[in-house]
Amino acid sequence: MREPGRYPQPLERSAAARLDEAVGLARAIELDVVNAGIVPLGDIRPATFIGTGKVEEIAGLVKSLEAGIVVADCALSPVQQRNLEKAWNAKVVDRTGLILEIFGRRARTKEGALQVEHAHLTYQKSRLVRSWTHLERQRGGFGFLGGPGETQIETDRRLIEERLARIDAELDKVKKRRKLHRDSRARVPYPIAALVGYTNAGKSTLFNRMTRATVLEADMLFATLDPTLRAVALPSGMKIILSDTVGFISDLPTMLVAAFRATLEEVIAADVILHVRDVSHDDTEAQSHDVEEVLVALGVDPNDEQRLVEVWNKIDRLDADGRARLNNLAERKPADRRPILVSALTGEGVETLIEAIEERLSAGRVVLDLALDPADGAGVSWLHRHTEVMEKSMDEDGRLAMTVRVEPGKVETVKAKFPAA
Ligand SMILES: Nc1nc2c(ncn2[C@@H]2O[C@H](COP(=O)(O)OP(=O)(O)OP(=O)(O)O)[C@@H](O)[C@H]2O)c(=O)[nH]1
Ligand SMILES: [Mg+2]
Repeated sequence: MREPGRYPQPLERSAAARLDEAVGLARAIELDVVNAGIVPLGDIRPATFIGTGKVEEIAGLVKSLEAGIVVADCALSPVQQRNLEKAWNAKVVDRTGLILEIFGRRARTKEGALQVEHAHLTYQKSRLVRSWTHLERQRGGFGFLGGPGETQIETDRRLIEERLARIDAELDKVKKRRKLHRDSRARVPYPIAALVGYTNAGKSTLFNRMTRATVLEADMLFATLDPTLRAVALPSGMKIILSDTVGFISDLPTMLVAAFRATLEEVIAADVILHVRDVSHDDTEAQSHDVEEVLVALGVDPNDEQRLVEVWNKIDRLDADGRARLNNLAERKPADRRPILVSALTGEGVETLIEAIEERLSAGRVVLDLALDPADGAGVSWLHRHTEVMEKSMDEDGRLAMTVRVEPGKVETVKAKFPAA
């Protein structure tokens, strides 16, 4: 079920697709889903969100199926959640609660875990504020509420704030350490290509296909949380760092996007961003829109064709007509924003994708032919650290000829340090 108008969405999804996704989310934390259904919404009831008849009907279901948890794919107020828990005698989780739970389980690094806890507490705090104003309003009206309730909430808030401050301090430390790592990596002159996309789009499968590395990949939403990085050599010899990232999802609570901003720094800093889309999915357009919104929230312009490449994945699942239609669509786009059709599963199109990445990355890079004294070991090693060495050979004059490729910003430094061949 879904509160209409709560999340502005230009591309509406079908209720059935929403339900599928919610079931997938519940399965992602190993819940055994015994029943799933769509509840048509009339007016939102402040006390229970859905109408009394539905509340009773679900109470019967919960009892007969002996369900312990009811997941509501909407945003419930704390009061609604409490009332429904009482009516159903089961734990009630809303969409944000469920996503936070998934993120909590998937966090594999200390930083990831801290960020999730931070988001969770911020979520709780916002709900305390809300129920507090709610109480105040009631007290103003009737004068019989308040007192102990308010004190309890104040205490809860203080405890949450203290814990948040400790997490902030710890996150700061972790971040400083990571910055050191990144600075040492920044000295490796490899460009970064980051995979982003809706959850389950096939990012990790594609990442594996491209790196032959093994990262957790499974038919499970949010199988990847912390970014995974691999250095790979492209066929031309160009080395890049490929980064797999957490999947995005619609209605991703804004506080979660903020919490993962640090983790997603790889994306923000990437030279090329591969937006992986499951084009076999009915909601592919809506999903793509959600991903673009998150990118904007991260400060990445989704229309920057210099950096963004759309990867249309899972084409193996389309029939001949579907493929022809997509091929047509792709070909009608201007060359610099033409999507690449692939199947991460079969490997089809992956070579073309790699070529496209290579092309993007070498555009703007400058090739220099240099001549060094063969005894200049320090010079050679400097070039290996700061440039991409394409060729090295001895020329007829007994000098060491090196062909290197550098970013435009480094051309002058290299030219000043080494004579041209
Ligand atoms: N048929 C088909 N299935 C694919 C393809 N690529 C990925 N899949 C399947 O889609 C499911 C999700 O793939 P993942 O690679 O885990 O997706 P992801 O984007 O990394 O998902 P999260 O990390 O959860 O955000 C898995 O069952 C994959 O086997 C493809 O090209 N074709
Ligand atoms: Mg993944």
